[in-house]
Amino acid sequence: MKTQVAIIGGGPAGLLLAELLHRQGIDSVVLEKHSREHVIARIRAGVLEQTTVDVLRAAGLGARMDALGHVHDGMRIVWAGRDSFYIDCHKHLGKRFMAYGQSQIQEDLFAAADRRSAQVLTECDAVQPHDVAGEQPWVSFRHRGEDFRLDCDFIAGCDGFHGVSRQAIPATLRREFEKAYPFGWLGILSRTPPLPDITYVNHPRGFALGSQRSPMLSRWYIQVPLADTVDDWSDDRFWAELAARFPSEMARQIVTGASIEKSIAPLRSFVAEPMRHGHLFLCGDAAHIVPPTGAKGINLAVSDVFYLQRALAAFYASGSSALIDAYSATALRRVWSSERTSWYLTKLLHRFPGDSDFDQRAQESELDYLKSSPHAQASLAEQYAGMPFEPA
Ligand code: FAS
Ligand code: PHB
Repeated sequence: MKTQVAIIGGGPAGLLLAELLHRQGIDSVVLEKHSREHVIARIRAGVLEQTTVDVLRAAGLGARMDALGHVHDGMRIVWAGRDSFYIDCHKHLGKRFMAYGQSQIQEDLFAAADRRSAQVLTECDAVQPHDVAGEQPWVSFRHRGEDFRLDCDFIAGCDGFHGVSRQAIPATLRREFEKAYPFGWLGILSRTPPLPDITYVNHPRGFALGSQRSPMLSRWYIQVPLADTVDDWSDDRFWAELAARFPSEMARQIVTGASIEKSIAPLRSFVAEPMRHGHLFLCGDAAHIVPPTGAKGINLAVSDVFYLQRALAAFYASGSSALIDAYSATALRRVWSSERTSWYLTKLLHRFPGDSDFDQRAQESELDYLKSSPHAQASLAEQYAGMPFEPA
């Protein structure tokens, strides 16, 4: 087999890259490890930055998002059981957020691929990049019991944190930065109405978050110890703990119901540099992970893909490798901005093991300051809304 760009991974990064490359007349083949159903069923991100919404609309992928998604001017933060303020990104920056689930984005991306009879091979085994720094990169894989070789000009590693692509960059050339957090997020999905605003909670008992997927599908999270498992948390126990962390008048608004999905995700900050080695480019979780406190994960995957498709389009159109050579540094500037914002919000909103009442009061004082200062709120809004894409 031969193509221009071999894409390893059919998550949001891989499928979106294939779509954007196609619109630039560039051929690709996507090699995905799991089945389409498995990829779509994963419950993950739910909040899209303005830049992500703009990229999806420009790629002709915005119709269902605009019909089913929910637009928000910002997010609400509550603490100490009483206070609250709204990070109004629209007031400060003219930007809005879209609440639209990653599962729905995956469905839209697969549908777009089907419409153009794209080469998206699912249930591929033993996918392995080769000669990424040589003159003839290629990818080997097994599909339906047969071994294949895919020759290509470039390889895009869009295979997530546990994929193979990052390892294709020699350890001697790779630098990894990591911060593991001593807690996880227990998340549930329930067919109940969400709160009006996406709401983050700082509480001495721990962090909580109320979000949404549709007017009758809400997404809730609470901070839990890393040792906890889903079996430790019945629905009743979850709803009682969630209500205990929200201010009482908000807790009264929470409509409880059966969980239709329940999972615990550990929190981690991680960045691998560089994001390019020879003909190999890393996009999305293959290169970086953020704690979901800043709702940045999928949005960073989209910004990497936006920069990479722009660089590859310039190369094929004019032979210039300037944007390709700048890809890693350009993508990493936005990655580190989101890493820092996500780390800051995680420190501000969670109760860390070993924190004292002094630490709790200091967090509440910082939240009081954010509430009282329009300058501080504008700064947080600017970081939260996501940095604009850099011009070519
Ligand atoms: P993905 O991991 O989504 O996709 C990688 C794809 O590559 C997968 O389909 C995988 O099957 C495939 N793959 C892996 N190894 C392969 C191989 N060897 N060969 C071929 N294919 C291979 N982000 C938020 O913004 N908000 C959230 O609330 C949020 N919650 C999350 C909850 C969980 C449990 C997890 C794990 C992540 C969450 N994220 C969240 C982050 C998430 O949305 C990612 O940022 C997003 O999926 C990144 O997309 P990709 O880079 O495409 O990686
Ligand atoms: C979600 O809707 O799943 C969500 C919202 C905000 C976050 C993380 C997750 O910070």
